Amino acid sequence: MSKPPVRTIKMFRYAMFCDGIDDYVVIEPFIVYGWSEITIEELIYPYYPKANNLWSRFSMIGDYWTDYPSTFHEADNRYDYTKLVVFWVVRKPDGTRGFYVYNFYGYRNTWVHLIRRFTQDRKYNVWINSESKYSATVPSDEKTVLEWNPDTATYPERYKRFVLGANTVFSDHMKVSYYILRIYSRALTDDDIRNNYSNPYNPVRDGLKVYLLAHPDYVKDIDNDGILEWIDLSGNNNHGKIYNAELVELTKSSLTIKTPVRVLPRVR
Ligand SMILES: [Ca+2]
Ligand SMILES: [Ca+2]
Repeated sequence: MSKPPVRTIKMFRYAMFCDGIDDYVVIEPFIVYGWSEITIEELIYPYYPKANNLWSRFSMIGDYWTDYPSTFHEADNRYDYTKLVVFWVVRKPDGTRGFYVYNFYGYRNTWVHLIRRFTQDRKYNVWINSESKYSATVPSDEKTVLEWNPDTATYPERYKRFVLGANTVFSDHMKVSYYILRIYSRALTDDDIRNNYSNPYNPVRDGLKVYLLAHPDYVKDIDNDGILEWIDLSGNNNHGKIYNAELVELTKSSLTIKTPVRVLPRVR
């Protein structure tokens, strides 16, 4: 049998590793309320399955449990381990919770470039490795995390932080490595997304609000409070505070990771 075609994702030496037990990184205060658009770009390695918790939720802002508007990734660690889902959660006019979800289970245990994008004409998109995989139009009467005022939220702090490796109440930890996190206050164009994917060190800058890149130069205690910061390269001081997570040097064998061009299993 011939081997499946492969393509090589540009590789890198370091990653911010969250162990799925008690590690996380938090950007706080950080508020997306009032933005008309958003793009959340990540280059991550989700380890899966893991079973320490019933659920893992990570790369999150908002309150999924009480007010609802939020976005995060969720691994369902119960039963048969088939879900690793990008969530965009809204509050419907009748006060119930609504979901826009995409299952990227096929991209567990590999590096994956993941984009959540919401435009001012309310198009929501998920991109994986520079390809659009999911899109939906969110009705204007459904409240998104961009439209939920922290000051009137039930738990304001959940709308004032972005949490890596755990949820916005610092539980449901996920075993995951981060290489890049970038958050923009605008919808990147398709070309912008392709550029950032192909040129990870030369991202488009317009609207860039958070830019974390895993490298020893960018991890230091800049405010002398005894807690390391993951330095924000966007210039907006949206540094991540590092709780237990650690910058790790990737082994030589992982310097080149080959991923099949087609990695998603056929879902029946
Ligand atoms: Ca730990
Ligand atoms: Ca510090």
